[in-house]
Amino acid sequence: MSIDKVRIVGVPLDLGANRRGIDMGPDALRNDGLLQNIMELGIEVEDMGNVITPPRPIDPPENIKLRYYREVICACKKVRDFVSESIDDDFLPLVIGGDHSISMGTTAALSKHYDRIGMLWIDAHGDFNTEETTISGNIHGMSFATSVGRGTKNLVGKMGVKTKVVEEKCVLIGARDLDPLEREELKKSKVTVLTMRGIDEVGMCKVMKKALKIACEDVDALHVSFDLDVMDPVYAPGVGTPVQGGITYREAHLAMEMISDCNKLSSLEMVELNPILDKYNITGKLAIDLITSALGKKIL
Ligand code: 4U7
Ligand code: MN
Ligand code: MN
Ligand code: MN
Repeated sequence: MSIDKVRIVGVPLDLGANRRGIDMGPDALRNDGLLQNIMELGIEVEDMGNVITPPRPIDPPENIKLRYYREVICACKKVRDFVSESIDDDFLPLVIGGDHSISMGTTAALSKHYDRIGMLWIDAHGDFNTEETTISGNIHGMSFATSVGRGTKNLVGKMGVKTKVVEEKCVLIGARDLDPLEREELKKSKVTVLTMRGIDEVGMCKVMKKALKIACEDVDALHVSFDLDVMDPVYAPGVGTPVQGGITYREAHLAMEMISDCNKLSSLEMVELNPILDKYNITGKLAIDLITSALGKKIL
């Protein structure tokens, strides 16, 4: 199944994170030539524009363990609807963020269309906190857990769809910054965690082979959620929460090239670009290169 139609859904949301700037990510990617680069692959591309996100409330968040959850849920419902419409119209949804909480909307839409979803969560962090374990209260640190149905009723089920993301078909790749309780929850879970140490030891090729075997076999859709902070800050300074010791430019490309080769990709998210911190737009340009690799761009 080669990808021939892609629809872009922009989500200028930063209420799930604690830093301003990631709300400008989608437009920065457009300015850096996202559409042209996809078109050059011979893919039909449509841009649905940005979903309308609620303004940042003046009052401090009412629930500090779940900051701005009403607003985040409201934005995610719009993501769900845009993504769902894209799938109905036979387009591969490309969701550009925005903070990582937007995955709750994307995975809800996928769950309306598919029965067994595998997922690659490529991230320096686990995003496996819940309202009970979180230290920060920021919802972008809970979106993986929520997408597999973990957490309190304040988030889980709020998209009105039972998740079809199968926990044992999920792989976290590139992790190097887990909170203590989050770490315990991940260890107890059925998620396969392939940490930076694993990548150092055996290399990205072996890591991706293992990840794709888990997430692509015996599923009817593969969702890839790419948080740009998985990159080493040398290659991607313009992210919400940079963490030292990340993957290189080539490791990230190899991962995307292997994802493309597996012919199972159903949807792609590229999140947490912070244009304010993005010197010379290098992170934005990297994000576009990675997207085109995942969509089938070949060196030869
Ligand atoms: B991102 C954190 F405490 N774990 O929960 C939290 F370190 O989407 C970070 O991966 C979450 O960028 C990072 O706030 C969320 C923190
Ligand atoms: Mn992250
Ligand atoms: Mn993340
Ligand atoms: Mn981040």
